[in-house]
Amino acid sequence: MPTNLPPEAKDKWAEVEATHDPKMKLQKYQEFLATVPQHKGTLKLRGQIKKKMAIIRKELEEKKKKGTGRGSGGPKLFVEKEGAAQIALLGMTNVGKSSLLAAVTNAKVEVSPNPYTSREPVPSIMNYKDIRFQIVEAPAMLEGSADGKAWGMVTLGSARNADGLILMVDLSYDPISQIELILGELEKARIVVSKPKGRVEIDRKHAGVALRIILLGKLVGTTMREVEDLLRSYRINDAIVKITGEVTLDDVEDAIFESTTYKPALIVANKMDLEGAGSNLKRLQAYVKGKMPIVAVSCEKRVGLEQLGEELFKTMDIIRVYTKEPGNKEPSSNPFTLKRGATLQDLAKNIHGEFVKDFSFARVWAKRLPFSPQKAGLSFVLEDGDIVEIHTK
Ligand SMILES: Nc1nc2c(ncn2[C@@H]2O[C@H](COP(=O)(O)OP(=O)(O)O)[C@@H](O)[C@H]2O)c(=O)[nH]1
Ligand SMILES: [Mg+2]
Repeated sequence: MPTNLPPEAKDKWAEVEATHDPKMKLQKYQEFLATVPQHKGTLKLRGQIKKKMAIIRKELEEKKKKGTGRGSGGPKLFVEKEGAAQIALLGMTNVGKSSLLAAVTNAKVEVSPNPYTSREPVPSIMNYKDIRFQIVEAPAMLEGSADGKAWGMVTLGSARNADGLILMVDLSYDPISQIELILGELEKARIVVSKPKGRVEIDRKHAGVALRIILLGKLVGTTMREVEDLLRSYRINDAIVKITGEVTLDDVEDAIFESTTYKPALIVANKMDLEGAGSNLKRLQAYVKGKMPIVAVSCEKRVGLEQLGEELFKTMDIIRVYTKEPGNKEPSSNPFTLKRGATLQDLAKNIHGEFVKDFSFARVWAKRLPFSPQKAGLSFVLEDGDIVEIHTK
């Protein structure tokens, strides 16, 4: 449903975007809300803005409690990203989240039979082949988390901040109710785990560059003209907007407010060693119907855990690219990890912001090529295992 915001609301939104100080931002959000008409089409938007405000308020509150500002050691709401992908580990209390970290990562964690021991995100690193995944244990999910109950803000914030999710359930009792609860809370926080038909990425880090819309997919029920008009009506005049898959005008507006976000997810079904776990696993499989991978494990007995790396790798849809210095025989053993579909341009950007400018050509070694190395330009699409030698001007 369209929001049909009046021009003054769109102006206010531009002011929100331009503000970075948390207190000022809070005020700008408030002013923005005051300009948003109260009808059904704006319901979702208003809810979303209120949630964003609640997060800022909570951050300000925590800072005040702990005295000084950042880095004062107060409860963390977010974890700095590290490794190839950040994965939020979500589940109800006592399902074995900390046990999983203890079993597959470098984290020193507290495993406890008492409920609700972890109240802030706990980061850790899991190595799989030559990839490092960062796993972040979020505080336990419970009914009402998405409405901010208990430490729900931290739990959903961890999920939103991550690149992907592990949904963990305990097979000693009904796993379907657990998955339904988790998915329900995620949905309330506008986080979805099924791949949307299309995607709109608005990259605003290009101040000074004219608005560029790159249409790699298909517009449904709208035109480039309408998309551009909508973006401009929100004062988005200097951004790169990438459209992939099938996208409607509503999807574009959704992206402007960063409201709905998709996170690839897999399920870890724990406590396979306990009574009834086998039949509960079957019920879970029947319920999920192959829409998400399920990794059945026992953290305690250390069973099934070796599958987790490969499943994460597949779910996150990442590729490894090995760079090589011209003149060197061997590529680096430390790969760059990129999203599937990434091009040489993405790789160059990843290596160094300036690299794209200086890029002349690359030589690529890959099994799928009729001959290697092949000379390639910035638009060359990379795949897992490619070896790349970049030549600069
Ligand atoms: N039987 C069994 N118990 C487990 C397993 N994994 C964890 N537990 C127990 O479940 C309880 C909660 O574990 P914990 O990792 O703290 O759960 P969290 O609250 O999700 O972080 C602890 O008593 C663990 O020993 C498992 O695979 N099998
Ligand atoms: Mg825990």
